[in-house]
Amino acid sequence: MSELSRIGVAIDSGLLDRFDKFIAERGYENRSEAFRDLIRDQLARQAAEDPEAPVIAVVSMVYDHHTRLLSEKLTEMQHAAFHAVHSTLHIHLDHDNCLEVLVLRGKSAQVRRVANALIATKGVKYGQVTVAATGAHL
Ligand code: NI
Repeated sequence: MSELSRIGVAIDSGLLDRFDKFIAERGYENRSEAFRDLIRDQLARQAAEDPEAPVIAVVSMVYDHHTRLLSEKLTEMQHAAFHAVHSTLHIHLDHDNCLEVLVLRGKSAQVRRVANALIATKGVKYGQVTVAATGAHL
C-alpha cells in the first residue's frame, strides 16, 4: 500500500449534508473511505472507456426459454465469443423465464460488443451490463 496523503476539501455545506446522508445509507463509517471509493469508481469507469483496456463485465439477461430458437441462439453467440466468456450462471426463475448471468473478460470494445449483441437479441426481455476496469491500476 502506498503512503497516505491528507487533503483538505472545501465543499458547500448543503452538498456535504447530502453526501453524509448518502454515505450513512450506504453504511460507510467515515467520509474518507467513501471519498476513496468514489474516486476509484470514477477512475475505473474512465479506464474502462479505452477500447483496448482490459475489463471485466457482468451481463444479466432475462428471457423466456419458450421463445423459438432463442436459447440456441444465445448459446451459439456465447460459443462464438468463448475467449471473452469467463463464466455463466443460469437460473430457471419460473415456468417460463430464465435469468442468465455472464462474466465477460477481455478488451473493453470486444466485451461491450459481445454484451450488447446478447442483450439486443430479439426475445431478451431484460438486459443489463456493468463494465469495470480489472482494478489492476486502482
Ligand atoms: Ni432456464
